[in-house]
Amino acid sequence: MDAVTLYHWEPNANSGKPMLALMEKGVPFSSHYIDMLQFDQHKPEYLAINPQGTIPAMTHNGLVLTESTAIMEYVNDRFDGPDLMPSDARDRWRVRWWMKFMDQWLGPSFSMIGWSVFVGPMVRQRDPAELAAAIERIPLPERRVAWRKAINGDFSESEMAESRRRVGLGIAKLEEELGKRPYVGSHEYSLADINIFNSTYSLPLSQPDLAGKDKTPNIMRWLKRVYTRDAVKRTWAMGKTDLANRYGLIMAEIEA
Ligand SMILES: N[C@@H](CCC(=O)N[C@@H](CS)C(=O)NCC(=O)O)C(=O)O
Repeated sequence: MDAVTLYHWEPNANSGKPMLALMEKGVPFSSHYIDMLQFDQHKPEYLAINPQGTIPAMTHNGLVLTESTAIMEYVNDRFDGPDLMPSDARDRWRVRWWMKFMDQWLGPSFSMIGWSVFVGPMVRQRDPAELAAAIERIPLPERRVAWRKAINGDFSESEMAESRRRVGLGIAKLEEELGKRPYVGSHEYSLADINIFNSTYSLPLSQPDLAGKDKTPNIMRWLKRVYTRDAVKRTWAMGKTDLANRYGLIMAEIEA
């Protein structure tokens, strides 16, 4: 009997990737919600699973897996259910191209903007001594820097400008790509859609100047296609914060 446990936060960015892959494949799993805003990911119980103190992580029959995109590939290869990688070599290349583009180049910029407008404001009113102690417990130095900047509102103007530039370019590129086929990597829904959707599902609300029904009709049609999948609805219902609660607002915007 397979035992799968997923340690995740909201269906958003990295956590949402294995959540959606497991749901699409129909793999039963124990969900272990890590409240990122309460720094659960740096507590000893979780560090025993993933010493880097980042989410998501998955265990499967004793094997510990980290890195959200690599976990999705494992889930797709290891379990029955619909294949989430296309069979054509060129399509597989395109799926992997887009996942690399998001994970390495575009995703960190979405993340910086999200941390400056959402994560920072959510935690910065807490007791400064408590926050300083929480930051001291973060194992990865680069995550310590990101938390400090988010809490103090210290992302520099030049790094924010670079993130905005990348987001603008990334949205334009995605709009162009989705003009060629119904899904990002091929004519079928794939891991590329799961990957990209987790960072772009709220674009009409978070980037109204860059995305919406007039500016990016291809992205809007794709968002609707993805949002109405059963696995997406069930995954988004697992969210506990306003991030996931925006489902209704976004659908209203897409259908308007
Ligand atoms: N490359 C890793 C990145 C994991 C990561 O940094 N996750 C973020 C959440 S999206 C995190 O754990 N942040 C918590 C923290 O920095 O304390 C992956 O794709 O799994």
